[in-house]
Amino acid sequence: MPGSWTHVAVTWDGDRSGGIRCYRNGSEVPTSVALDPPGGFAGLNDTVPLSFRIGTFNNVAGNYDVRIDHLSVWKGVLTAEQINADFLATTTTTMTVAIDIKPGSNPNSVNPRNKGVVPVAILTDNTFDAATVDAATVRFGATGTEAAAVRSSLEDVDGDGDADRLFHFNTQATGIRCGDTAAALTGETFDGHMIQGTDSVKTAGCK
Ligand SMILES: [Ca+2]
Ligand SMILES: [Ca+2]
Ligand SMILES: [Ca+2]
Repeated sequence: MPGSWTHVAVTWDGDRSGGIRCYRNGSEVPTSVALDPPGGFAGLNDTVPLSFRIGTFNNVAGNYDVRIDHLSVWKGVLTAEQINADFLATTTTTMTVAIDIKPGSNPNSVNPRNKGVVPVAILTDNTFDAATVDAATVRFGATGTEAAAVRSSLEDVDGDGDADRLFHFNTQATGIRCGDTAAALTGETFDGHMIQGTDSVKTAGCK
């Protein structure tokens, strides 16, 4: 679909009259759908040699602005189950990002009874820009699924010159309990990649 990543697979068993199968995001679609401009990604050219094209339609180059971030070619015809498994493996890849609970503090003391907020930063580095995180998708807590952010801002929390993403979470919503030694953050980037990070905590006020 326009504007989003699509997992495209085509198999051919050598039979020119009916041996072509097309899959989009792990599900088989008719070859006529794969060729259809609203699908927007692929064309099959049933001439000699048989070829599979991405980013063209009716063999006219440049119809679509297509980016390819991964290409695999197999010797042999994958089954529908194998293609769906590959799609699921591709789309559930999670990036690990660096987070800092209570930036500037170490250890990261959290009082589970506290009625306030706990600050957590996603750090920007050479491979990850924290500004790409969709704040609405971010969760933080004992397992990384608990609290949604009550505030989010871009700040250079570690003073290294790049902008990090600072969130605040209601401590009571994090599910952090006395004795916990780590907490996790999960979320998604605006282009749909899953992210996760963990940092240590030291619970306080637990007597
Ligand atoms: Ca810290
Ligand atoms: Ca940095
Ligand atoms: Ca920074």
